[in-house]
Amino acid sequence: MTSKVGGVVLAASLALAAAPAHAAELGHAGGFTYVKKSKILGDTTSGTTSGEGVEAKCPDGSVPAGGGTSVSGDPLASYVSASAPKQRSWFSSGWHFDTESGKATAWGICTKKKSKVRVSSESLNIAGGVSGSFATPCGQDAAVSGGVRPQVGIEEWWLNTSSPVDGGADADEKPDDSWLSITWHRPGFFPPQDVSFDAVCMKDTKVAYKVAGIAFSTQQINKPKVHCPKRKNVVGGGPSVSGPASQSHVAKTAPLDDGDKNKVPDDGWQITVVNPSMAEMDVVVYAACV
Ligand SMILES: [Ca+2]
Ligand SMILES: [Ca+2]
Repeated sequence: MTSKVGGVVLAASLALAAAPAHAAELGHAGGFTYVKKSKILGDTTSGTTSGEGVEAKCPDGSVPAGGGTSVSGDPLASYVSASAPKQRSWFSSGWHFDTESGKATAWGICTKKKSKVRVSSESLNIAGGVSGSFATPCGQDAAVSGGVRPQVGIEEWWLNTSSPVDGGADADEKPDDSWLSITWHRPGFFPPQDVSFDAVCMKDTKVAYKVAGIAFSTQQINKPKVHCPKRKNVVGGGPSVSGPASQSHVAKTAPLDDGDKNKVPDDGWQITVVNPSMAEMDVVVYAACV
């Protein structure tokens, strides 16, 4: 649906109320089923904005272990605002402005081993013009995925960081302890709103974390990607970006199909991070692989 800015709250609540159908299956790898689902974002060349929530629902008997979100079209005008687990789906939202019609896509990475995964959540109340940041802990389990899900509004928000971090009581330096998400609540949307900061935690599993990126980037559009080790499959990933959350936004954080014969996005993670001011910043992409 296309709406002027004043219609944002209504548009968001309608999108959230829609019951999800099953997502399209992209294929299986390493015990995971990769799915995706897209929704059309309207033509906004007349100066409007258009945002949608979309859920990639896992096949019967499975739950999301990870997932991602992308918005098609010019990254400078495309924003990811939610990317997080929601019951049996991966929930995504995205919006764009002053651009031709495009789509918002939710990617889900589903497992039948329901007892291996759990979602850890914390809710923060975030006013307009303020960023929200929280590292949701996984305790003894490994943080393999996560993100944010604002309770209200699609076009009020953009995602800045969604990545695994080290920093628990463990002695290692693996980023397996928490999932850090940072979101920006745009000024002009004053009332504080609740945002769920989620981590997907995996039990008794050896996770390989891979990282790649661009240090001191002054590019407007940054598209780093990272590959999983051979014979491992990606279960989660996302961007870690330096600097204020108001300064840069994410247009894509999604699993990657690259370098093998199947068509399944099981090989790594890719991001698109936009830095309109071209201020110097580090743009890093993580992948969690099992
Ligand atoms: Ca650690
Ligand atoms: Ca592949």
